[in-house]
Amino acid sequence: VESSIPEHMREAWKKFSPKGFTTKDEFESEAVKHIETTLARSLFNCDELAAYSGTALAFRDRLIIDWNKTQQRQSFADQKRLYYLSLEFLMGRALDNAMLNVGLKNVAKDGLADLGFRIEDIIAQEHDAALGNGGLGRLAACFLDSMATLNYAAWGYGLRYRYGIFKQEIQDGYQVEIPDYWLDFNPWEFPRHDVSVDVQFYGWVNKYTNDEGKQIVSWQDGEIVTATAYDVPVPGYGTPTVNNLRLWSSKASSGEFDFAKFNSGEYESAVADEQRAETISAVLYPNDNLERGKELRLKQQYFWCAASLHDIVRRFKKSKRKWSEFSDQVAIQLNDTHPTLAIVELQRILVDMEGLGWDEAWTIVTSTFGYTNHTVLPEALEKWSVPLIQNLLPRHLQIIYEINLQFLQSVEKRFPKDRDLLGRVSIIEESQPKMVRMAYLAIIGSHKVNGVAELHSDLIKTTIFKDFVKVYGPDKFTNVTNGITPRRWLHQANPRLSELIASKIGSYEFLKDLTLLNKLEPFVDDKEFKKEWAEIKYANKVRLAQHIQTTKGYSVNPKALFDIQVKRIHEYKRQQLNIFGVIHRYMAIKSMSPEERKKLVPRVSVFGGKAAPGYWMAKTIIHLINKVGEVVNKDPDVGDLLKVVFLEDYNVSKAEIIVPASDISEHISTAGTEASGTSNMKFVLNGGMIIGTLDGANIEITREIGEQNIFLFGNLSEDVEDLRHHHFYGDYKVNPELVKVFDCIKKGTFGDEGAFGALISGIVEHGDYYLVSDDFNSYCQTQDLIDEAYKDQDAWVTKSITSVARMGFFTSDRCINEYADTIWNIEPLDVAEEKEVRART
Ligand code: Z16
Repeated sequence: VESSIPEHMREAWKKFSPKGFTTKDEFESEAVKHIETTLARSLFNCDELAAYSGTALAFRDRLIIDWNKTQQRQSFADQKRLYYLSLEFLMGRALDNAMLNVGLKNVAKDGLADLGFRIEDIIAQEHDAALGNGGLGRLAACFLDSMATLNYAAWGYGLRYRYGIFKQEIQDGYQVEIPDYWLDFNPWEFPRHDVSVDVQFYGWVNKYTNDEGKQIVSWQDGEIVTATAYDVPVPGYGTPTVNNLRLWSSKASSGEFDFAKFNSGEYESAVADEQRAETISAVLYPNDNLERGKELRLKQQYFWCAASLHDIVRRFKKSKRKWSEFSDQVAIQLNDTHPTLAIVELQRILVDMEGLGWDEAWTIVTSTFGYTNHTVLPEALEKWSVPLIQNLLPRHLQIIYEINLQFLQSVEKRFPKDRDLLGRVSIIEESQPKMVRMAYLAIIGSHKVNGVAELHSDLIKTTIFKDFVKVYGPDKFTNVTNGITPRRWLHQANPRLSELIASKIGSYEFLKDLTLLNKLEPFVDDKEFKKEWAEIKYANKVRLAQHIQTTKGYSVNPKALFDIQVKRIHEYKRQQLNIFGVIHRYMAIKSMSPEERKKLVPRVSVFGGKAAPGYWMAKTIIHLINKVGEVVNKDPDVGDLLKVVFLEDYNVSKAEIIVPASDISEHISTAGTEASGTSNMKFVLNGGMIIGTLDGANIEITREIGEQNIFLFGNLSEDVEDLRHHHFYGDYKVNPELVKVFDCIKKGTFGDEGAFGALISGIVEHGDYYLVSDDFNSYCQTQDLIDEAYKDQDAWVTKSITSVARMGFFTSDRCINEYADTIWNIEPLDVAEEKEVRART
C-alpha cells in the first residue's frame, strides 16, 4: 500500500505527523491548547472538569498515534487475530490507566500542578464506562488490558449502550435506581460513520432453485437497522500496542427511515420508527447471573453478533484468501452464551451469502469459535423460545434446526441404543413452548469449551454438560482459571504498595511478570519493610474512612478491622449470611460487661453492591443491611466496636478505593455456585486476608498462598446436594444461634419486622437453598478466629506479605497466554523494532 503513494507525499506526511508529548512543558502546551481551542475555555473559566477534558484530550492524542500504528502493523503482519465477543465491558475510568500505560503520569501530575490542579481531583472527574454488571464484564476489561500489554492482535466487540449499569442511591434504606447516561463528553470513543453494517430482523425465508439448478435461500422483507462502529483505544502497559474495542450503536437505516412518511406529515410514526431502531443499543440489561428471555435482549444479541461477524468477514475477504483459511486468520471467543447467534450467523453468511456447501461451512465455523461458560446456576442459562426466534430470525431458526439434526444423527450413529441421550443433548427442549438451549448450541458450534476455575470446570463436566463429555470425550472441555490485571488492581489502585514492592524486588517488571512477586518472600522478616507494609494498609484505610465520612456523613475508626464484602447482591453470594453474622456479633456485644467489651477487636463491616432492579430478595438484603447499620451505628453500648456501612453505587472506580483498604474480605458463596470470583484475587493482591468457602477460585488461591493464610469455612461443594435433600426430607432444624438472630429481627430491633419476613422464611420454611443455616456456625467461629489472629499484628502482616508474594498465578496475563496457546492458537506480534524506533526519537 505504502509504495503506491508518491515519495514527496510520503515525505510531507512524515514531516508533519504528530509525535506526541513527553515532557511536562509539552504536556501543558497540549492540554492548554485543547482547553482553549477544542473546548473554547480559558484560564478564567477552567474548572476541574475542563482540566480533566484537556488532559484527557492530550493523552488521547498520544494514544491515537500508537493506535493507528498498531492497526497498520497488525494489518501488515497479516497474522491470525482474536475477536472477543462480549455483551459487557466494565472498563471503569480510562485516563489514569492511559497515563500509567504510557509512563507519563508524573509528567501530567507536575504539569497539572503548574496549572493549579491536583491530579487526583482531575482523575476523579471522569465518568466510569460502566457497560457491564459485574464479574463477567470486568473480566472482559481485564482481558483487553492483558491482550494489549502482551501484544496480541486482538479486538473486542460489544454494544455501545447509551445507558450503562444504573447508578444506585439508598433512600430510607432502599435501593433506588438512577439512569446512567454517560456519553455527554466521552473523549475515549471515535465514531466511525464510514464503518456500518445493515442488520435485518423479521421478514420471511424464500427458497427456490435458480436457472443453474442451484438451491437459493433468501431472507427477505425484513426490517433493517444500521449498526455504526464506535472505536475505543485499548492501550497496553509499557508497549506501543494499542488495540481496538469496537462498540456498535444502532440507528434507523437511511434507506429505512421513512422520508415518504415524513413528507406526508406522518412525523410521529416516522420518528417512532427511528426510535425503535435506537432502542436496540439504548440500555444494558442490569441482571447478573439471570436471563429473562425478553425480545429486546435477543434483538441486542443478534444486532451485535451480525454487525461483528460481517465486519470480521469483510476484513477477511480483503485478504483474498480461500475460505478454507478462515480459521487460520480468525479466532472468535464467546464470552458466555450471549453471542451464540454468531455461530449461526457465520454459517448463514458462508452458506446463503457466499455459496459454500453446508459441511465445508460447518467445518470452518466450528474451528473458529471457542465458548467460555461462567455459571452453572440454572436461572442464568440462556434459553430462547422457538416462536420468538421464528418471528425475529426465521432463517436462523432453520439453520439451528439443521445444526441440531446433523448433530443428533451423529450422536445416534455412535450411541444407537441410547434414545434418552438424544433428548437430553438436543438443542431443542421439548417444552411448551419449545426452547432453544443456547449453551448446547455454543458447545456444538465451538472447538473448545472452558470453565473459569478448576472446580467450576470440573462441575460443568460432571453436571450441566456431562452428556456432551460422553459425546465428544473430555478433551473438548478445559479450564482456564480467571485472572485480573495487576496494572489497574495493584499499580493504579495502590500506587504506594506497588512502589514499595518495586523498591524491594528492584524494578516494576512484576507488573508484566507477576510471578516475580515471589521475590518478596525473603523479606517477610524484614522489620522496616513490614512496618512500611502495615503503614500503607493503614493509609489506605484512612482514605476509605474519609470516603465514608464524605459520602455517609459519619466517621469510622481506621484502626478497626475492616471487613469488606463488595459484589453484586445475590442470594448465592450470601450477603445475608454476612449480615446475620453481624447481628449475631451485635447481640453478643450487647450482652457483654464493659470489661469483656474491652477485649474485643473493633470492626467495621462494609457492604457494597447493586441488586438487579427486579430482584426483590436481593433488595430486601440491602434493606436489612441498611437498617442494621442505622441501629448499630448509633448504639452507645457499641461505640467503635462495630460499625455497619453500606457504600452506595459500588463500581470500578470505587473498587479502586475500597479494595486496597481491606483487612478481611468476604467470598462466602454456597460451595459450587460461584464459578470463579475475581475480587477475591484483587483483595489478596492488595494485602488483604480472605474469609471464604471452598468455592470457585478460592480453592486455587488457597493452594497458592497456603492454608495458613486464608480463613476457610463451611460445607463442601460435594455435600451440597445431600444437604439440600435433607432440608426437605430429613429432620431438619435451623441452627439455634441463627434462630436467635431471627428472633432479634422479628422483635423489630431493626424496624418493621415484616419487611424481612421472606428472608427468614426462605431459610426456616422453604428449604434454605443456599445453606445459610448449615454454614452459620462455622462462619461465626471463623470470624472469631479472625479476631484472634488480628490481635497479633506482626503475624498478620507476615501472612499478608506471604500471600501477595504467592499471587503471581492470578494475573490475567497468564490467563490470556493460556487462551492463546490452548484455544486461539495465536502468537504475540513482535514490537521490538517499534520500541527501538520510539527510544531513538
Ligand atoms: C457474571 O458476572 C458471571 C457469570 C455469568 O454467567 C453472568 C454474569 Cl453477568 C460471573 C460469575 O458469577 C463469577 O463467578 C465469575 O468470576 C465471573 O463471571 C467471570 O468469570
